[in-house]
This record gives sequence, structure tokens and C-alpha cells, in this order.
Amino acid sequence: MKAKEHIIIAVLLASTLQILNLVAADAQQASPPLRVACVGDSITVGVGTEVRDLQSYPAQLERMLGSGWQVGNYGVNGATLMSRGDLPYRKSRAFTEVLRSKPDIVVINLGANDSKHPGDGSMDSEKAVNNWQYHTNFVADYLSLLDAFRQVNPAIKLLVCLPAPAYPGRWGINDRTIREEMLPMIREVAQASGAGIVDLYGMLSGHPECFPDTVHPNVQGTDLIARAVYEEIMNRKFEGQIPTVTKTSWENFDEEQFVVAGHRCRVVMPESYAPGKPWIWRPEFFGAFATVDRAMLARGYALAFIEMDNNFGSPAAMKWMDQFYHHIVTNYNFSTKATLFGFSRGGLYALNWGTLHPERVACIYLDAPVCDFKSWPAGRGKGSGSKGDWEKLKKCYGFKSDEEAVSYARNPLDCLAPLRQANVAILSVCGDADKSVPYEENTAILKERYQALGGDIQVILKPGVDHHPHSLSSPEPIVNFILKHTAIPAGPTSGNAPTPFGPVPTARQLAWHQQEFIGFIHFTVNTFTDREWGYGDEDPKIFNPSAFSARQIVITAKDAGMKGLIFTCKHHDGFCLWPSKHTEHSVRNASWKNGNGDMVKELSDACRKQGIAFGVYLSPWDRNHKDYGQPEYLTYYRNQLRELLTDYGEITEVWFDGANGGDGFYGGAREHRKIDPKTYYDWPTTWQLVRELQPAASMFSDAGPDIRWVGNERGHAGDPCWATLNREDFAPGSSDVKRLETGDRTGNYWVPAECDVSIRKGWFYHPSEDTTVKTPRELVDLYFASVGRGAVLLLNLPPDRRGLIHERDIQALQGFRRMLDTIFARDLARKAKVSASNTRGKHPRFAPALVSDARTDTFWATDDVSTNPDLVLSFSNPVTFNLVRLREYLPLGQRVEGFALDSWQDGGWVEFGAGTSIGNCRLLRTEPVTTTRVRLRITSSPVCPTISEFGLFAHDEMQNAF
Ligand code: FUL
Repeated sequence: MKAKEHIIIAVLLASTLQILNLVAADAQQASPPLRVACVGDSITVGVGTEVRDLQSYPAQLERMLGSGWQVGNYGVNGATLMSRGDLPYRKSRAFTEVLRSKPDIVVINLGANDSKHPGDGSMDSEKAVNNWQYHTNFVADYLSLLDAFRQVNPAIKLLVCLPAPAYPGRWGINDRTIREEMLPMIREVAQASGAGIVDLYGMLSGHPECFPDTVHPNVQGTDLIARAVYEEIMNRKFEGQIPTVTKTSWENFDEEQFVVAGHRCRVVMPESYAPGKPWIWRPEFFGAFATVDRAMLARGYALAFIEMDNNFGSPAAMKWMDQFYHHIVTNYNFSTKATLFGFSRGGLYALNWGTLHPERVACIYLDAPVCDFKSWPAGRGKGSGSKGDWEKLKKCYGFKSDEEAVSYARNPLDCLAPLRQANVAILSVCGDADKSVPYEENTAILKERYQALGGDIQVILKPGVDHHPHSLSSPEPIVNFILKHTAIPAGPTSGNAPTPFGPVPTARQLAWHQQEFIGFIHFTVNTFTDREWGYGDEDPKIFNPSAFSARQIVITAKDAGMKGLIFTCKHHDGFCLWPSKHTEHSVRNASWKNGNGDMVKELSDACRKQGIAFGVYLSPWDRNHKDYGQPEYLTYYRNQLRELLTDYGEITEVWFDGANGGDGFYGGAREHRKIDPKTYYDWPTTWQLVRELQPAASMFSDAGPDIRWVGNERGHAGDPCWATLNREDFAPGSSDVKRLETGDRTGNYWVPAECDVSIRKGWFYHPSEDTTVKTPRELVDLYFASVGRGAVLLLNLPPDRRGLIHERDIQALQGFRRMLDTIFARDLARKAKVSASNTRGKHPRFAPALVSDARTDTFWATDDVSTNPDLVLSFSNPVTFNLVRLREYLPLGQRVEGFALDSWQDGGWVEFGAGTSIGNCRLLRTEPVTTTRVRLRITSSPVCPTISEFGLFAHDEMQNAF
């Protein structure tokens, strides 16, 4: 905040708070920050936003208020204002903390949970909570709460919020009760106590778009709340009409403008998105020499921009870029990998940010880039430099002298290794006669160093060209470079795609779907004690695999076709397979490698080397830890998670097990500890940590948020198996397993199922279970019951006491792989002529033939009105098959609810199969069918279908191959 504004705010506040003699600017400079305490329920916590510590209303308020202020979030999920409510705020720890913090201002947003009563059927009777029965205490309870705040600071400013509306009420929250009964009571409280009112009810009425789950505001909603509170603190009236997102346009494309971290941002959206929602991020010079930007927009890429003029890729700019990236990935669901453009000084931003987060970068296109600020703006080489810019650069990097600046060791040219490690490809387009940013001092060195590291860099040198013009007269090579590295094949660029239906997968979920088959590795002290659940008192010394080989494990998995591995870094016994700084109960005290081993490191490195993904399992239940059951344990758990998500490269999946509480060692207490799985773990906070540290990682639990447990450990998905779920009805370790198997057709989140099952009887290796290894055919059946119903198969391979996958398991896996490869070796549909009763806009982009082009990013679609179309595969000679594979195009949601299959027999259609959900993949085994025509009929779909595959195969029983 500027000094002048600061003084004005201080003056306003001083008058409100009746604090005298605080207004002198000098005194204000030295005074401690003014403290605002935000007291409330889940809306204050930020439930409903993706990144709470940035997007909850208190976080936004703190940014608005700027320096000199401190805003504390004291929200408590589910809290009630009334002390006889089911979760009284006054009994929470947060309340004690607010009092202890002696705030200058308290903002109270409570009441929604007090409105709960079962009267109007908005909640099922099982969970019936009746808080409103105590409503006669509401005013008195509110006044006494305000009194408690006044007692710790008599000069306190109190602001009471009229709760936000509910669209309609859920979880028993009753909108009518709030509107008709509670609002007048809160007004009465304000009048009696002299508190100010923030009218969230009025401001947010008529804005259901701010409440995707009907109760919790999204980031637009929390932004409005923050503004209203801000204005009230400043004693100004806020009408709530300032839109957080301004809809504009750029070159006839829809554009949205908004503010992140105080910087103006813009996102230009393509007419329809390419699969995975790829995006171009220019950190400087939006719209200049934009030939490539236009070409990419036409191909379905979005353009994104945060204005950071004159910051030269400084460390501060990196922080704003981080916030912007979070905003884009979470609010727009764009790909977690950005394509960075670095024009001229933009090179500093693109390369610096890419180096910090190489796993978030698809590729980098540079154009006459600055790769070392000593060349420009310092002008220490043969270029002219720019004196003014050099001064600005020193200031924003915080350099005190020229010497300090030129000895800076973190120019992009000095830090290329992380980009290389993540295989980020770079293209640089330059003029060889650039007098401002000389080629020799920038791209030439970049090329030499990146190549020396083994990096992929391509340079297009324009003879005789100076710094301008940028780009190429024909942008083809640049466009192709981007297409190649974002894995989007060049294709038709127009045609109006159908509107997505219901919840759709995020980029991270799409990447997870594509894996289809992954592996679990269960390994810990149990392997040496012959148990399934360790008690937590095991001597770490017993962990001593005699011939552990991460390579053998990873290669076994990869050869079986697994696209990733999830490792039990810590199971319920609490023993950590990495040397955690937070406990002694780890490999550091094992006999293995004399305590010098780190198995998480070895396995994650091996996965990366073999090109498969790596995920972590960190058991929430810890039978070793003394604090298990107490709040302190949560800090321990999150510290461990932080280690795993920081020190081991990219993590694609984080697995939160539902098994919880019971007997254990617990630091010597040896007792039974019971926790409430719904409340103890405060999952939203942990989930947020994962989002911050590994935004591309999918999180698994009974309640998602990204992937759900399938409800059984047999490896079977339900039939149907919907990818959608009302995930608020679930909590890790507390769920309706039948519903997890099928999902909720009308679910409001995309939370697809993952089927975990072990290749043997147990999850850990036991010699006595060598005879229980599943046969190849059993494994194929599991594949059909999981992948074949749209889920991912997570198959456990337990290393034995040597630290190797046992020979019997390997044999079974090899047999399984051979069977699958044989089954899917030949898709008979590839040679069919394909026709359909309807093709969307008769456009080739949606042609029926796209169902058999062996690609999942193309699809057949029909006009919006055609919801029961059919599609026919015709063959010149009869074909015989007994397996059908169908796939929907997931980015547009799960659309089909019923389908049937017919074959042409003796001059008529005969139905030979039918089903309900399709989703990512539906495998249907049938009796052998011989025919010249096969028909797919969509029998039920609320909207036009989008089908990306219709394949015909012959499975093992027909081939007699096994
Ligand atoms: C369960 C655990 O209790 C088992 O030991 C195993 O880790 C399995 C994958 O999840 O809940």
C-alpha cells in the first residue's frame, strides 16, 4: 500500500476506534500492525475455494488491506453462534485464540449453521440437527459473544455479517429461516451493541453462480465478501456491484479480466478448448507480435497474462506468477503444464519461473530473449543496455550496488539443470543482428549450455534481423513446436463443440484417467514380522531387505503395463521408509544400509528413470506416534507430507487411507484410541497443502477430492460406475461403500473410482501366501471389472524380504500382460466404414469415423437435439468378435446413461449387449458375434453424446490362445 493511503486508512480507523494520538504518520510507521480477526464458519474457512490460504475471504481481505494490517482466519467448519447449537463457536479452540490475539477489529460471520432444522426436508432424518429450536437464545448469545470480545479490548471495532443466502439450503441450512427470522435478530444485535453490519445476504442474493454447491461461495463470492468487509472497515458503503471478473474481448475472442496479487490479469478463451485445456502464458508484452498467439487460440489454446511491468523476472515476480498459476489451474481448470512465452525481457520471467517449477511447464518458446541481465539491461557486453531499466531492475531484485547485481549467481543461464531434468524443450527465435539483446550473449550461450546438459533446444536464427520484429512471418515452425510438446495433434480448427455436461474432469484427473493401470507397493516392517498391520512398537532394526532393488520393482511394474507406482512411505505402524526429520521411527534407525538408506528416494528416482509416475501413501493412522488422536499429530502428519511432496520430485497421486484409530503403541501408551474420522483430520487443510506443493497431484480417499475409493478391496467397480459423486456426503474413513462403488449419477463433483486390490491375499508379503498369487486370467478379469467400467486399476505388488517382487508374482504379471496385449492387438473396427444417424453440424470434426481412429482426443458428436442417435460399423467381409470397447470424450463430461449393441443377422438387427455408464472406458464381453454390421444405439442420454471410441476385439476365450 502507498504511504499516503496508509495514513488515510489509519485516520479513518482511529476515529472509529476512538484511539487517540495514533494518527501522526511517523507514529503510524512504527506502530504494530492492526489486527483483524475473522470469526465464522466454513465460509470464513474458505470451503468452496480451491486454495484457501489465497482465496478465502480473510486471505483476500489481507491483500486488500495491504501492509500495516494482519488478518487472522479463525473460521471453524460447521460452527454455530448459539451455545446450545451442535458445534458452538465459543467452545472451539479458535475462539480462545481470537481472544488471545486481542484484535483491533472482529468480523463475525456466523448463523448459517444455527438455521439448521429438519422441518423442510432439506436434510435426511438420520442426520437431523435441530439448532434453530434454541432460537430464543440467539440474540442473547450473540450479545454475550460480542461482550467477550469487548472484554479483551474495550476499543474493539465489531462487525457482524448478515449471513450469505443458500441456494437452496443443504446440510439442513435453511435459507428461509435465515431470511425471515435470523436477519432481523442480527440487526437487533447490531443496534443494541453498536456493532457495524456487513450485509452479505443482500449483496449475494441473486448470485447463485457464486455458490456452486449452493452454500459455500467460490472465489468470486469470497472476493465480494472481502470487498464488503474491507469497505465496512474503511467505513465506506459497498454495494457489492463490482464484478470480480470483467468480461471483455480480445480480437473477437472472449476475455476475462481480474486481479491476482494486486496485478491485472487477463485470460483469452478459445472458441472451444483443445483436449486438456492447454494454455499460453506470456509474462510480458501481451498482444505484441501475436501471430503465434492467434494461431494457438484457433487451435483451442487459451492465452493468459498477468501484468508485472518492470519486474524483470525478479523473485517477487516469481511469487506473483505462482499465485497466478494457482488461480489459472484451479479456477479455469487449465492444464497443469503451461506453455511459456518469453519475448525479450520476458525471457527472464519464463526461464526463471520454469526453473523453479519445471514440472509445471509444457515447453518454452523464447523470442529474442534476455537470458542474463548482465547483457541487458546492464549492457555489460556488446549491447547498448538500458540505464533506466538497469536501475529499476536493481531495485526490484533488491541489489544495493552494481557489484552485487553483476555477481548475482541465479541468472537463467546459470540455472538450467532443473529444466533439463524435467525434459522441458526450448525453442528460441532470434535475429543474428540483435543490437539490444545480442544473440551471442543470450540464446547462443543458452543453446550451448542446455545442449551440454543434454537438453532439447532448437534455435531459429533470422539472418540480418535486429531485435524487432519478433516471431516469424509464417509462424508454422513455432506452432508445430508447441503442438508437439503439448501433445495436441494438429487438427481441424473450427466447428462448435457441445457444451460440457455436469461436472468435468480437471487436467490432473484427465492425466490420472489416462493411466488406467497402476501399481501399489506395500513394504514396511510388516514384511519382516509377517503381519498385515504393525502395532507401532516394531524395532526399526528389523527392516533389512537383503537385496532391495528399486529397479527390479519398477521394471516389473512397467513391463506389466503399469503407468505409475504408489508407495507406502508410511503404513499404520508409523515406520517411515524415508529419513524423516520428524521422527526416529524410520529407515534412519534400520539395519538396512546401516541407517543411510532412503527408499522413497530410490523408488521415485527409479520411476522417473523408467518414465512412469510416482505417488505416495502416507497412512493417516499412526500406531507408533505418541500424539495420535491429538491436534499435535496433525502438525506431525503435515510435516511429513511436506517432506514427501517437496523432496522427491513430481508426485502424481497422494493416497489417503481410510483405516483409522484403534489399538496401538502410541509412544508407549499401548492403548485404544478412537478418533472421529469426520472431524479429527481437518482434511481440507491437508488437501490444500497438497495443492500448494504439488498442484498436478490427484488426491485419493473415500471422499476424493480428486479420486474416490471404489468401496471394496476386491478390485471391482460397480455397474454402473459414474465418475461423479456428491463428495460432501463422504469423509475419509466414513462412507457408504455401496455408493462409492457406483458413484452418484447426479453428483456435483467429478470424483472417479480407483480400484485397489492385491495380487496376493494380503497387502504385505507373507511366504505362506505364495500360493495365493492371482492367475493371469484372474488378473484379466480384474482389469475388466475395473478399467472396463471406467475406473483405474491399482494392483498391489508386495516386495518380499529380499526387497524384490517375487518370481511367482512376476510370472503372473507376464501372463496377464501377454493376454491383454493379445486381446487388444487388433481392433476390428479400424477397417469398418462408419456411418451415423446424425453428425454434429455435419462437420468433419465430429465425424462418426473418429470412433475408430485409435485416438481418445477425437470424438463423434451429434447435434444438441439428437440424444438417441445410433452409429453403424459396416464391414465388407464378416467379422467375429466377443468384446466391445466404448469410450466417452471425458472433457465434456459423462453424458451417456444407456446404450445397446445390435448386430445384423439375416436381414435384421439383433441386440447382443447393453449397458449404462460408459465414461473413460467400458468393456463389454459378449458371446461370439459374426456379422457384417454392428450398431451402437444410445438409448438414454440427457444431452447429445460424445463418443471417442467404439472398438471390437476378440478376447482370450475366443482366441484359445492361453
Ligand atoms: C487399507 C489398509 O488398512 C491396508 O493395510 C492397505 O494399506 C489398504 C490399501 O488400505 O485400508
